[in-house]
Amino acid sequence: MGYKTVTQCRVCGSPDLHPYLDFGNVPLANKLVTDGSSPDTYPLRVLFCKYCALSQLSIVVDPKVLYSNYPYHSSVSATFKKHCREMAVTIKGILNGRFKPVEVNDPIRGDSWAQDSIQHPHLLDIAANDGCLMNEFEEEGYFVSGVEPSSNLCEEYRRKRMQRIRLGSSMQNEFWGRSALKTVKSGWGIDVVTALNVLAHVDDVEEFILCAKEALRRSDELGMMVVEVPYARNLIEDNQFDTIYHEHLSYFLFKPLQKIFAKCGIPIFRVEQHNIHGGSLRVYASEYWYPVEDSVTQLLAQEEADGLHRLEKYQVMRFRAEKTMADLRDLLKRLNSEGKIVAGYGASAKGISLLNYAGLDDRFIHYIVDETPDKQWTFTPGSHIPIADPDHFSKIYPDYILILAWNFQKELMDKTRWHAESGGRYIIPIPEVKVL
Ligand code: JHZ
Ligand code: ZN
Repeated sequence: MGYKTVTQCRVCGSPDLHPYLDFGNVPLANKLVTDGSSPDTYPLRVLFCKYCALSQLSIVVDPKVLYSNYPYHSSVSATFKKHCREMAVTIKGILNGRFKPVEVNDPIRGDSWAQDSIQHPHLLDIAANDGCLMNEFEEEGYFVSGVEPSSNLCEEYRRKRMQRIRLGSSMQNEFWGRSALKTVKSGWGIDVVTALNVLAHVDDVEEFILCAKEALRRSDELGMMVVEVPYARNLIEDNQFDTIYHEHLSYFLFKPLQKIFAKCGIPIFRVEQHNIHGGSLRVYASEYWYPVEDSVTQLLAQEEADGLHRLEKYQVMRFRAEKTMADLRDLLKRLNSEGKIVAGYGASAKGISLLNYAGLDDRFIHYIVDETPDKQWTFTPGSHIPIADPDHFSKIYPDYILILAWNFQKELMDKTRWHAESGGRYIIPIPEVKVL
């Protein structure tokens, strides 16, 4: 079977979970197909916990099936790289704000001097993917290490590291947990643990956070954990139903996030909202004395005031999603009957999910391009659309480009200016179907 059923909320333990969306049985979005076989399908249902407001899937697919070999490479997006770089600068600023000058004995000069800032904090990135974040942090002067369960991504990181002569950094090929922690603790002390776009993928979130907390160096009382998750507010308010797929076990509001970090004894002291991936929350947590900022209480109050902690807010989501899927189907059927060529840009997991949920296949979308070599020359699971490299645009010229990675709309449109300049049109599917 390869999955287990969820019987209680993974944040607060309540068994009182209410279903509000059901996509039926669908394939795993990132299991790209290389032959004509039909992929396995799994139920996809979302449940809401009335006590802590966590939305979560009704099943957990075996993580080894999902991640041992993973085609998604974070470094493909320049927008994401820039985002990671900004994060490196911000975190250094926070660490230095708390840093107490220390006397350093200099054996060469024979005297001692006061170090007044942290020049080279030590970073551990969990679910480091292809090392995108590690590389950006390294450029900012951090010492970096990572843990990543996908063997293909670790291999790629190691290959590129040799080319860049970054011999100080390392990436462990493991799921994050006690065993990976043991290795981390045997190395240098860690000042910052980052975990981007991974907490939503984790079943035992408590154990995940506790292990991260233990990885932090204790001696200087500076260590912090910085986590990013797609924000469930955007899922609800911006109709991002295509971000619901088997990898995303949880859809976090700030309320459940704050609850689980507090339970683990590493409270959140700052929360920020970022535009990345359609809208994300970034939280900073530490067991040491970082004053809790107003952003924490303000965001909690705002969620409450906006009704995000109540089930009623979620029950209408289905109707809006169905309308978007119907609009997309109608548009693509019309274009098909007019003989137009439609190509997708970005074989994102969400794009693949959208096509499956809307029942759209290779009759309506001729091909999808993606710059990720691991995705090229495969087919989307279920809808069976070929994935090619961007050169394909010049081989089969599209009348319409469907932006399947709508979170990177600007980057993808900038890369295909020739299309707009020659009268080509774009389709943006989310939050509502738009033709530009
Ligand atoms: P993208 C990912 O989901 C993965 P996906 C993951 N499941 C997660 O949690 C969320 O993000 C938050 C390609 N592309 O990022 C690369 C180009 O070819 O929207 C990707 O295949 N050229 C862990 O898969 C895809 O598009 C480009 O210039 O839904 C984008 O996928 C750019 C910008 C992207 O995420
Ligand atoms: Zn709960």
